[in-house]
Amino acid sequence: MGLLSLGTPLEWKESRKLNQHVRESGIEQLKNIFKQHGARTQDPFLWGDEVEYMLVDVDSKAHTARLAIEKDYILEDLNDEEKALPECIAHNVSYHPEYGRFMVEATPDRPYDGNDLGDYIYVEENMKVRRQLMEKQLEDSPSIIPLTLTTFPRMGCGIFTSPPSKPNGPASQSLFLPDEIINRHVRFPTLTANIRRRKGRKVAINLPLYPDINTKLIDDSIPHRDMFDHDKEPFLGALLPGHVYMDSMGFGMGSSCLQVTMQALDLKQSLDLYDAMVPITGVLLALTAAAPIFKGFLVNQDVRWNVILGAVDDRTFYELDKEAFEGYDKFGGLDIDESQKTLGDEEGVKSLDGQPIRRVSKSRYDSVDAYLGGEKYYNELYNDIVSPINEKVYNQLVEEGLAKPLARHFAHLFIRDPLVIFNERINQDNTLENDHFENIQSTNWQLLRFKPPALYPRTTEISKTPGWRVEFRPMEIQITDFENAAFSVFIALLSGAIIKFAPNLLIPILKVDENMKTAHDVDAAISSKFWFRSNWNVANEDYKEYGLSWFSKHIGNERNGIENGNRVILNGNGKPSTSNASTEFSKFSVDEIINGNRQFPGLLRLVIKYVATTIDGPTADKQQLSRLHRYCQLISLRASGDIPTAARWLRNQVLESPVYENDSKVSEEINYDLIQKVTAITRLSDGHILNEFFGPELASYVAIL
Ligand code: GSH
Repeated sequence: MGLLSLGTPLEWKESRKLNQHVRESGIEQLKNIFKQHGARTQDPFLWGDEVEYMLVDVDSKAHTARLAIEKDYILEDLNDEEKALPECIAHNVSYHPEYGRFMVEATPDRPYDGNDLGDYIYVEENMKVRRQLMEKQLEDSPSIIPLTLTTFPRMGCGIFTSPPSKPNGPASQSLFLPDEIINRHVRFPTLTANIRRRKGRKVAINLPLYPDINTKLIDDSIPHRDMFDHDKEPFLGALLPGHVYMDSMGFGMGSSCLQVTMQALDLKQSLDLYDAMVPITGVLLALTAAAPIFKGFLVNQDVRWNVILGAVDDRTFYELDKEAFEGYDKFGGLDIDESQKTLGDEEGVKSLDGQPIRRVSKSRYDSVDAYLGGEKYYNELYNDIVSPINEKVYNQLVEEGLAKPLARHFAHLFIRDPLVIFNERINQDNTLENDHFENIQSTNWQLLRFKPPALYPRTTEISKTPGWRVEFRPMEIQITDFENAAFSVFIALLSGAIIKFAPNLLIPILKVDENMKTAHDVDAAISSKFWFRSNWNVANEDYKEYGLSWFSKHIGNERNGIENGNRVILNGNGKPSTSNASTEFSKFSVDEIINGNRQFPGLLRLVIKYVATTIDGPTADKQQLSRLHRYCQLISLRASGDIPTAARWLRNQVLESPVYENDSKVSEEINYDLIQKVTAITRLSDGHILNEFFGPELASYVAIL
């Protein structure tokens, strides 16, 4: 989350009149971006990570753990020049607002150098300092701990905030979440309310309950309330039987993730990188799975993705091609003349500003709709899903000289309405500002975000400003800095490796979408199979020596016990493939995709070869290599199932709790114990729990870091 505009946000009925103005100006701004930056090249390989934290208030007397919603002033202090900002800058860290009032996002202040091994190793230190500086701001409230949990287990369940608050806020109208959990900045309650107003009803998210022996397959937490217009919706069809029902943006955007952004050499390279990263998104979501509990229930899935997808889904009944609830308008809050409402699909329903209203297959937060058409791997047959585009935008961009797949990408983003327009920012200089473009761009939350540079005044030295970037967004946040550093470093190195070795990883988008569904499965990382390319167009032979054992050779005297007994190393490249070698795409386990099989080397070997041949390699500092080795080991062991994903570990804590009643419910007591254990893992303070979480070898390594 970047800078926030200040000003007066418009309520939906006012803002919708400006939708077309924002889109038209946004496209002018985008065209100017291409004019200003289209030809820039030789940008350095820089990258950065974003970590989202939750502030949790742990009361060891009352045995409760709740989300702290009145400590958000620390964010202001951390950005205040008179207060903590100079120290933050000195430590190269930067703090940003996120959707939840209990959330803080932190990033490095300046990006890392992707060609410097030292910078990869420094990431974890930087992440540690981020926690420390936050904790320093919270010195007066020692019960409050910044944790990196993907979801707060009891969010939306009775009293779950500190101080207590009740769900009766007008912005979300949620039956479960108070508006006090929403960031105070007006953008966020306005986003929440405008999604509801556009949709014409509240969002509805239904997750399958985890079926245990005493589980009543019914969400019994839904109150019969009569306060707001939308209170009856669960009983009108919004609630699915056998599911946990959630009705507000906060259930999704109150989740935390780990994002990594890479800067490419130039526009051309950024398109190749984007395309090549698309197929690995589902695999990395499964591998980082960390969300088995929602609204106090164990659910029958492991990740947050479809929850956020539903939580910001502003599509109307019509756009979703669904029957409207009784008494509801299928066009929701769209600005449509009454006479249009009776038109059939063929006749083309239009809003007052001429925008066609149609079926829209994906939410604003969803997978990607298409490849961008990079030169190296693109094949138009892989863009095999029908996704609507804004024709006018498409034609304008093609006329401007953009290649068709790229024009199509932006034209798809521009089917969306802007959700928050600030009164003071309606008229912009389209040659100098890009807020209208960013308004549409930043409320299209896809698996990857293709990030063009910003517009700058002519006097700016363009080469020093951020260039063409790709943001990798699927990963769930991990509990420790060690894991978050490992996954961030892995993605950045993998990007470097992909650019250098050019493996062909592309699969059709339909299969990418199927992988995203699969990634939700319980234990998908070890039990499910993912579509992947059978032939990566690289010779296995060339990667043979770059298994984990490459590190042992170059680290020298470090103890390598784990590798001797590690089946990944023994089998690795030689492992028979589980798929039929003759087909272009097949389904593989995460283990194969990461650790390799006889058909392809696995993503880890690409990374290790990249380190060995590009960044310092064998001459690198042994301690640094040793740390990198452990990052790779963590990823390898998670993929092979030798150690649990965060989701599996969290699920087990509930299932094995002495007070769990086999009813899928996560009581306040279970939640408290869980948060205590998560805190112990975060602080690397309990050897027994660390053993369980990381396995003995990695546990002893991380504990002495
Ligand atoms: N926490 C989210 C996740 O788990 O995937 C990702 C963060 C996110 O998308 N945040 C929203 C946003 O608009 C906040 S409403 N961020 C700004 C941006 O993505 O540019």
